[in-house]
Amino acid sequence: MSKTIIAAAVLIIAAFHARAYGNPLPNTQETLTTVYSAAGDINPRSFTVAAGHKVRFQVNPKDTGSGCMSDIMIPGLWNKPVLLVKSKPVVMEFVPQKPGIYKITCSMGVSRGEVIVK
Ligand SMILES: [Cu+2]
Repeated sequence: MSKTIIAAAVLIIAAFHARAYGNPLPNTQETLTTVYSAAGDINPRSFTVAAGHKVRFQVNPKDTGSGCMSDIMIPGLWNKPVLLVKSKPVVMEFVPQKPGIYKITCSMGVSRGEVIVK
């Protein structure tokens, strides 16, 4: 193969990668970690990430949630509520596309924090 063909192939692969993952090569990932407790809810509770970059958001529950705040979601970024169960980490992986402020909530929409996408 000529160098031109190889260069074109690399560009095409990069374009497909960007379409699939929403960010240019190299892929970057940001890991956000928070701890849930019955007394303090999630701590820390405010996060800032860059649009187009993969995010891994992990919640480590010290307690099992109860009542209204027993599950967690991030409407617009992670729309499926996940139950908070003691010692069972919750992992949400997503690529935020649109800048804005996304509330971290329970499944009924009560705010407990935010993810700011810049
Ligand atoms: Cu609730």
